[in-house]
Amino acid sequence: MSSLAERIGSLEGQGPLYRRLRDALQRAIETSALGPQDALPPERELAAELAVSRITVRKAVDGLVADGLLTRRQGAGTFVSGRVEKQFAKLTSFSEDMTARGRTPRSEWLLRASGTVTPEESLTLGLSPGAPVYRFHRIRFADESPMALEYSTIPGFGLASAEAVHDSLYSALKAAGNRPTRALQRLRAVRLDGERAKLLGLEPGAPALYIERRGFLDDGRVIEATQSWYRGDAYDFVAELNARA
Ligand code: 16G
Repeated sequence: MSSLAERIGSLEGQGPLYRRLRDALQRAIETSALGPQDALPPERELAAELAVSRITVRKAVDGLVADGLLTRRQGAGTFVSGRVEKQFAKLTSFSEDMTARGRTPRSEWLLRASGTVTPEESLTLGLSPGAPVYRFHRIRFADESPMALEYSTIPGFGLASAEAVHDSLYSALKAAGNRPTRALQRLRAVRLDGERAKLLGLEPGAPALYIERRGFLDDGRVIEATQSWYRGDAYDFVAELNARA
């Protein structure tokens, strides 16, 4: 195996050294010279091997962690994040998807409230005008990297209160006996507007996957309407296709 310095390549060029190191590390990740799940050596070793200061290493690594290309795992070190692969045909939750990949799911609340259904939602959710709903707006993180923005609306019968949802919406719905068993999903490529890009730590216009999910209970009632913006540079959706329908 070649040394890390060889895999990263030259740090020569213009601009501050930490920036050049960050660009070189990013190139190494993009060209797979550093593969998904590869661990970076500790800061001190990396600094010695590349003949730069620890502060330079830290600044370069901090930038790539913020971009989601590297992931810090507590007590274990810093790793190349790799893209998350999501099975498209499986009805799983964000928390389950991230945990299955050894990442730690986390959310930042933008809104957790009860209200009444809007005319548009009443069609999506199949509810009468004025029916109670809960609204959950969250930034979803894998470790320290923002991965998605999610706006969910749940009919009032689905949960005891808005506070019933802590880390995972699907855990709360399951505890209430209302986890969806089937869902319809529609997805398209979009560019993030300024506000959404900012919430995900990206530049305005950055690519994203916009996904609408409608989740159903066994009896056919709609239990979830969620709009998600998954960052385009971090997620691969994978589907198994069958010739016999
Ligand atoms: C996923 C679902 C979303 C669901 C959420 C629950 C997609 C595109 N969307 O992000 O509809 O509400 O998981 O996650 O997969 P939670 O149980 O971790 O809150």
